[in-house]
Amino acid sequence: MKLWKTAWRFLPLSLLVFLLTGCLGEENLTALDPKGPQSAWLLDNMLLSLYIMAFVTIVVFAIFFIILAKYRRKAGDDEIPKQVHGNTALEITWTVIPIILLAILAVPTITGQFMLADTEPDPEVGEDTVYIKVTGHQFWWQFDYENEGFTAGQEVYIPAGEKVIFELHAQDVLHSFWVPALGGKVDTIPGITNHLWLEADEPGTYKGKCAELCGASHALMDFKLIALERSEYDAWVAGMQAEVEAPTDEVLAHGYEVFQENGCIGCHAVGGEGTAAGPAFTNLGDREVIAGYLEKTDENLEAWIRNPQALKQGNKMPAFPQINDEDMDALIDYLRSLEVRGE
Ligand code: HEC
Ligand SMILES: [Cu+2]
Repeated sequence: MKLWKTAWRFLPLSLLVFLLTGCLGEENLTALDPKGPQSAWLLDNMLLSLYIMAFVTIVVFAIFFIILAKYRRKAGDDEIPKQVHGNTALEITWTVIPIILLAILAVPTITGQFMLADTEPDPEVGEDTVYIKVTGHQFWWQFDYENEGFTAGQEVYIPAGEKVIFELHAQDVLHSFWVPALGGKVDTIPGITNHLWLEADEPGTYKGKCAELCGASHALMDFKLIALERSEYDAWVAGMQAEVEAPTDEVLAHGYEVFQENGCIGCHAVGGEGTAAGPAFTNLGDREVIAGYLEKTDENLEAWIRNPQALKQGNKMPAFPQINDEDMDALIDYLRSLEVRGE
């Protein structure tokens, strides 16, 4: 009875765990529903070890309960049973069985490690294999397409059905690059270059997270990996490479001026212009969220520009409370117009 009382106390906690597990299903943010060869292998290997573990547990507990029932002391049974020391046959058995089980687990694990670590170009795509330099910053992700000559922030685009190689760096502190639906996480470490490859079986949007506590807004350091058909991907690359002309529309031209005069361009590159000390804005208009997590409404854009610290504590963007309302509206229109893919 006492046991049940204790067990009930754990009910709220178990319900909470149950609910939180539900969160992982959102936006392809789960390793349990793999969408690429890497994550599929990881899940298979996890299940194999789970099955072996379950088998061992069931056998051991079955023997335990059988022995408990069969050899328990019965009424009137006062004699001490025969004492046994050592049994070679049994000892060999319980040494050999785990060795076999571990071998069954070791073979796919070791071959899989080589598969996961193989960052040679995709054999079918050859020289055209997409190679992306990833840099983790407090608290956003930079994606440099060095061969193609442009940079992107917050969202990384890849062609679906192809192996894509990521070269991982960190600007400031440890971060960890993780797209759960596509593969394992790999740390980005200042001064050290790591590599990872990922492949998305199908076009789609896969949510990514920083998986290494990196400061106050670590939990908001989200990004998206967007896999497109090769032809659409090529069109996106061409769009990112295209020369961006200053807008001619009156409001947009005014917004562009506000953008230049306040020095936004010093941190937010647009096309080939400006530096990317912050996320590049060439395709800002295509994003559904800003700063990795905030819905891209006009209100949120304004609130962000006026006081970024209030929305993402510790991030590296200065506040611009001084911009007047008219300038702000034009600025937001201009920011929204920076599209590569359009609606
Ligand atoms: C000193 C560099 C710097 C300047 C100047 C700067 N920003 Fe930023 N900005 C950043 C950084 C860094 C981030 C990324 C914050 C994060 O997510 O951690 C950012 C993020 C943003 C975002 C969210 C972008 C996204 O990719 O989702 C917007 C919008 C933005 N800035 C607008 C502006 C505007 C408008 C100005 C000029 C009024 C400006 N910024 C000036 C550094 C700067
Ligand atoms: Cu981080």
